[in-house]
Amino acid sequence: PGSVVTLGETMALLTTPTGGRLRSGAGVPVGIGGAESNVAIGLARLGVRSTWISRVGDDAFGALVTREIRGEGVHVAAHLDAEAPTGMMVKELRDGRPWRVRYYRSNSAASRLGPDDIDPRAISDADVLHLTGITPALGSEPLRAVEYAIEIARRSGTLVSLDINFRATLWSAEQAAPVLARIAGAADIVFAGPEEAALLLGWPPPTGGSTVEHGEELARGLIGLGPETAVVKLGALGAVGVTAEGAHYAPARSIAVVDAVGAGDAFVAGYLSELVAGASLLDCLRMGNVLGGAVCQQPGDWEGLPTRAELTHPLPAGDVVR
Ligand code: KDG
Repeated sequence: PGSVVTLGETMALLTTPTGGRLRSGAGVPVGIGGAESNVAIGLARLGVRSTWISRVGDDAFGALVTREIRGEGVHVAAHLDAEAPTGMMVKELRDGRPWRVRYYRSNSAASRLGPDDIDPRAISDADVLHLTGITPALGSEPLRAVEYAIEIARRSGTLVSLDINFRATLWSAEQAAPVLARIAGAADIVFAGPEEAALLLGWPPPTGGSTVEHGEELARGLIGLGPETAVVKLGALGAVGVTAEGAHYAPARSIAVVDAVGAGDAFVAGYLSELVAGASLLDCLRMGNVLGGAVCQQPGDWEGLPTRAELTHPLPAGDVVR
């Protein structure tokens, strides 16, 4: 059935409840969030074997993060760091929707993630290695970890998947573009939003929403960097995938968006779940859209990821607000 290994930082995620304000001392539920573990959880819920490699602090948040991810059926390979804390992220809601996200992650345990944290067998045994552009933004050691992981994957015939996930709060566009373009060149599949694709290509950022045609143009541009497949995620419009053989477009179902954070990760989980099952590019895109939509219909970055059983009974579309 295939397996996926991923590596990256997962943080304790504090979400201010609707109506409450953090500055006034509102009580906050503590969950977890991290792009790569979101993908790993999405895959595990669909019955795909997934492994998450990381580093967490030897603290309560580290215990929460590892227990939660393990509890979702993901194999956790996370070293405990006695000298650095688990990172934290605060998500403030307004009217029940995400309004502002703030990181408290500099010098976190996962910012010290390095090649030594990686068991090469975890990568060589997997069908797909999934990476994101967040990890290289965390520091020079995490960047080395990403490069080392790619090297092992290359040697063992493991497919390399990269979601650009540019985070402007972690590094500048000028810093990120050359690094991410280089990693994209070493990957087999690259996922990007229109702005991210434009950033890598040095093209002007899209103004307003991107069209399907523009998405295809951007995906073709990304192919030029080296990957065999490029997927441009178009949100409510769906996604475009391009290979040397041609372009495919899969439209998304209209749904009411409650919380779009994590939709990109869900899309990747859906896509990869079909990829490891040997599905066509179009079917991979379709499943990506299904998962991306499902996660938007529930609050939380990953909580709305469906199981196989839930896939056959999707939530009704609801009142379409987008
Ligand atoms: O893609 C969703 C992520 O943004 C979130 O879960 C946290 O990994 C995260 C990050 O670094 O932004």
